[in-house]
Amino acid sequence: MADFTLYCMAQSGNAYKVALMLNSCGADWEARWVDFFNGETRTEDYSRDVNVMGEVPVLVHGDLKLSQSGSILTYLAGELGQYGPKTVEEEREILRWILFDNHKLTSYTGTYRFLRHFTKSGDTPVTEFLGGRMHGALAVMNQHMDGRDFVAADRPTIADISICGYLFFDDEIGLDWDQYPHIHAWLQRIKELPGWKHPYDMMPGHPLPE
Ligand SMILES: N[C@@H](CCC(=O)N[C@@H](CS)C(=O)NCC(=O)O)C(=O)O
Repeated sequence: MADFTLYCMAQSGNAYKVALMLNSCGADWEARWVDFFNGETRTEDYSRDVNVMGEVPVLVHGDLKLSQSGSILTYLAGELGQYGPKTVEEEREILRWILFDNHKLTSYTGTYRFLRHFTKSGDTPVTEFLGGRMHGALAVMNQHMDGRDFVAADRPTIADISICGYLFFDDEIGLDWDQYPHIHAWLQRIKELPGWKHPYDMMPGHPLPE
């Protein structure tokens, strides 16, 4: 049995954040595929035995069962000694960007992609709202990355790993990187991290059955 077990599926950008961290740190981990598209996260068993929040990712490490990607990344940075803060100022800056990601970027981007790409909703007032919020957050990120190599320090940290979670699904989201050149350049740097793979090559469950 591996040191870490990650409840995940290939389509999850939130699970990807944890998978990328584990892979990039060279951790001994295995995936436990979650049948998200058939409702596994909404079952009584899942909420009782895995995560009361009914979400992926969940990381099992020994007796610990952790959820919320930001909390898991913080835990892993401490455990694995990589991608964490070196000072209290960096710690605050990393937390600031992880909170921004969870609230303003990933939440809207993930839901926008889910509706348009997976449920084939087409353009609706809901997707228009979500897309507007997503583009607002991307504009903030693009401005922040102008003149910087990484998000929260002079090196990659868990803030970068969190924020990039959905951005390698750019084709499914319909992103045009000409609009966000500084994000695009930063993503090329993320791709150079050790152990980087696209989410579909990192976790099980892709492609979905027809
Ligand atoms: N803030 C959470 C978000 C997790 C999340 O939304 N996960 C999705 C999959 S990407 C999920 O399991 N959703 C189940 C649901 O909302 O019913 C995190 O960062 O871990």
